[in-house]
Amino acid sequence: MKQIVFAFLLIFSQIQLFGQSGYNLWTDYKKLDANVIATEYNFINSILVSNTKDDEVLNNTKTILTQNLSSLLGKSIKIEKQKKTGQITLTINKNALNIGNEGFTLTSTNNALNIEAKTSTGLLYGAFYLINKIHRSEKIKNIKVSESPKIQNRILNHWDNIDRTVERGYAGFSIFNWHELPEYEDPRYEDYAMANASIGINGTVLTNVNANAIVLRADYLDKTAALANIFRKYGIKVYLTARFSAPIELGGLKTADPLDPQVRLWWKNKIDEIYQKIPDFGGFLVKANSEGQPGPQDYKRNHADGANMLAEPLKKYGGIVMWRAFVYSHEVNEDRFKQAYKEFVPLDGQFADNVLVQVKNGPIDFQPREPFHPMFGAMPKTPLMLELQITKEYLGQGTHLVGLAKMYEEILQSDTHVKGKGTTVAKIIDGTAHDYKITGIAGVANIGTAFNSTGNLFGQADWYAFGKLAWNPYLDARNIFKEWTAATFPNRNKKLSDVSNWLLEHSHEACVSYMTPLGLHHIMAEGHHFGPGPWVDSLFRADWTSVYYHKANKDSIGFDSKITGTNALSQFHPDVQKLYGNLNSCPDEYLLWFHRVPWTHPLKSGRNLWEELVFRYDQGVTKAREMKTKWDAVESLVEKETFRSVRDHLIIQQKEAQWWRDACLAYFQSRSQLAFPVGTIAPPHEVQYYKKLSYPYSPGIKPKW
Ligand code: BDP
Repeated sequence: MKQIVFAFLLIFSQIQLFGQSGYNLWTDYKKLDANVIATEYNFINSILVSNTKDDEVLNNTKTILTQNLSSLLGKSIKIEKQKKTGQITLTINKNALNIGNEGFTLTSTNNALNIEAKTSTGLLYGAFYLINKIHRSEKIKNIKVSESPKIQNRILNHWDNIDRTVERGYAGFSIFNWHELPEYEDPRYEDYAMANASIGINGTVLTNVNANAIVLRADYLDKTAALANIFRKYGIKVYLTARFSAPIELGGLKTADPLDPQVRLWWKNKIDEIYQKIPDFGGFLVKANSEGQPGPQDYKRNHADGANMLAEPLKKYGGIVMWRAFVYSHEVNEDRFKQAYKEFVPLDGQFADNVLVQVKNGPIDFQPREPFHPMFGAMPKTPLMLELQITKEYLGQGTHLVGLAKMYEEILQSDTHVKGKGTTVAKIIDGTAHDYKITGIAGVANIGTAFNSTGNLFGQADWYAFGKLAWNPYLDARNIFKEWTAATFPNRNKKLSDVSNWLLEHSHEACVSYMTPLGLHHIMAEGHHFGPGPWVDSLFRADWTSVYYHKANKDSIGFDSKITGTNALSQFHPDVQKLYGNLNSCPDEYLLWFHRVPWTHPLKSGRNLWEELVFRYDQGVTKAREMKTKWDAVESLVEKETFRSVRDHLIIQQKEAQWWRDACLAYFQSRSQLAFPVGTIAPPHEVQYYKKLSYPYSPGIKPKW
């Protein structure tokens, strides 16, 4: 008898655990606790669709609502034709006030709930809003919510190649199986679309920015069309990357000069062909004249010439061009920080009105921490999109847990000052600062064939955060973490939730501390970018190396971006220049981005620079250890496999935090020649030892350029 009771208790406790495999991401809409249902959701009996013409999105919305509410509430919720009590009413009202085209209003009483929108896509988002709220066991009675996305184009960028390798992807292969499309439609496509729609993402670029012209070939367009057909009912448009030299490679032309009439005709015909197959095709993302990619400069034309050539034929279909500002080339003899601004800002006003210029968050390249890109605020007549990286190329790749929402928030809240204090990057990209008619944000996806899509479970939180901030760039990272935690560990155990939120909240700062504290940047290993490499020197060109960026010698360390150095600082608004340009006012976080600082210079903490560097690296390692300890304490609350996988990744993270700390400090000490501060521990080996530890390989394949 005792054994039976024990077995029962065991089964019962397992049910209370976080029991999902991770496949369903934050949309694992399983039945809620009976008490929760009884107090808040019992009134829901059916759905009424009032006064509304059916379309693909609406039909899908009905399915999403009935299926998931039935599952969450443990009873059958059907569509009814007659008005009854306990209904969720969906209404399309083209004249609805105070909402945008994709927005919705949700109003409820004690026993009825109404979702109103201008379009079926608005209803889709309203439906997900409701389902997600219920899934997180939040209050839905007597509420009134009005929501519209603040950014129009909320787009994932897949750096996926058609052979299914993923550039800088650490979660397996590409989920898009080009070989089997269009005939075989993997059910995962639909699951992917649903996850995206549930957080408001409305576009996806299917292919790598280092583009292959083949995706524009007729048979590949059929494959893209098959995906578009699946994604459409989730309000998601597909986009492709356009290889600038496609007219030569596919069309057999002698040139890809954007002003050549034959080239223009080739693109026009290609675009017509695309829209015949995919009437709502979103448009192109283009990487041109960067890292060996072809582009208009090959023909002495500029970026606007290239972008406008594509924009013109796209326009009549409502398509857009997202032209990347990540221009980085060894042929151009310009400091890398300054290159994009110099090439693009003079072209302000010359781009067609369906072109957006897509700018990475910082001036170098997705470093653990960068100041905002000086182009934000500098192109009032050209809509600028923000490009964030969700995949963790420079942040420990698939192994480290780093809650990126904190980093995204920091960037979005950075003050460009261009229209006075408070002109944040968020205000630039949502169009309010310069009245952009078209707005966008892109996130480089971290999604692959891994069972849970992101490999490291907590990578799901970064995808989630991107979607939420794309919808509303003013959200607080902490609230996003809380939402994700509640949706991912729906047993609502306080201890587990606190740990999950703590990990997400503190991990970015920890990672910056053990990798690149005090504004150090670009000190990673060469090529695959995994692990430390502050010693990397003299490759093709100085500014591809670590040594160029930190310039550590016996006296000082750091990069002088002031007038006495590269003068990159001059690209910012004068108020920002004042803040960053003064050694005393420059926040410690960005110090070595802008200043060369003597090792003995005293900092705000009372420690000198060398002592502070050691302190920060140590702090990073301590935090990484604390992360593991915190997670260990929730073992009994998490399903075994999930627990183990997160724990093992934290073990790697802790080990690698130590590796970063020891390798960087051994190296910097070999420059400064200063003794380790009392109470700190010198790395156990000479720098030569750490040099040899460099990884020969990392999973996110190296680009071919
Ligand atoms: C860098 C990556 C490289 C990408 C490039 C880009 O190392 O693989 O192709 O950015 O954004 O971060 O185009």
